[in-house]
Amino acid sequence: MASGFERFRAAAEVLGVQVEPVRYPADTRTAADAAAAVGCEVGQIVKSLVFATPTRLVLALTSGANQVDTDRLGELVGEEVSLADPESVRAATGFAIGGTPPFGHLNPLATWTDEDLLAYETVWAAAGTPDSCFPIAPAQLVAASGATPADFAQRREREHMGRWLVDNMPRGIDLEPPDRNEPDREVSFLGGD
Ligand code: 5CA
Repeated sequence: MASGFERFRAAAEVLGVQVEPVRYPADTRTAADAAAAVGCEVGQIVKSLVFATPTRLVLALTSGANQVDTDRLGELVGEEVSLADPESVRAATGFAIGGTPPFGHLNPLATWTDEDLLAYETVWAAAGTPDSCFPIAPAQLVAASGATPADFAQRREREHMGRWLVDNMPRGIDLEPPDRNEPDREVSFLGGD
């Protein structure tokens, strides 16, 4: 059987997407590996992550700088999601984990893409093997994968802001406005006349 590299190239051609995959002497299995091999920011690496719901598999194209917030992704998908097992990924896409490309799969999956990827001029995704990547403009990535751009990344800032609010909420403040019609209470002094 042709290598993942050749199969991805052929699949991209069938889809009419022009790609120029590059093979690297070093591993590009993880986003950090890929960024080091390509010489780009880790955020520019497209992680093609397959998730399983109780009824189907879906794809989340995620910036290498981000982790998926599975609650948020689940809301978008409309079902609970969890990372798919390696056998399911291979069966659905035709590619192994670490080399799974963002499109050109055996069975096209419903796909969402991390909005953070759209901020870059060029992003890099796996080209079918754990030692290859190809560059693509985010708009082309969205078109080729039929992805819906969305915000499903875990946000450190969001977590920090949540913590900050909890830590800094005013406590013990009477939020009821004073009743201005109430006559001033008389102050009496013990022991007075
Ligand atoms: N070639 C790189 C950069 S393009 C790449 O494919 N990165 S990746 O993020 O899309 O693929 C690696 C990811 O596969 C890991 O982030 C992890 O989420 C997932 N993964 C690794 N091992 C397993 C496993 N046993 N089961 C399910 N998912 C796994």
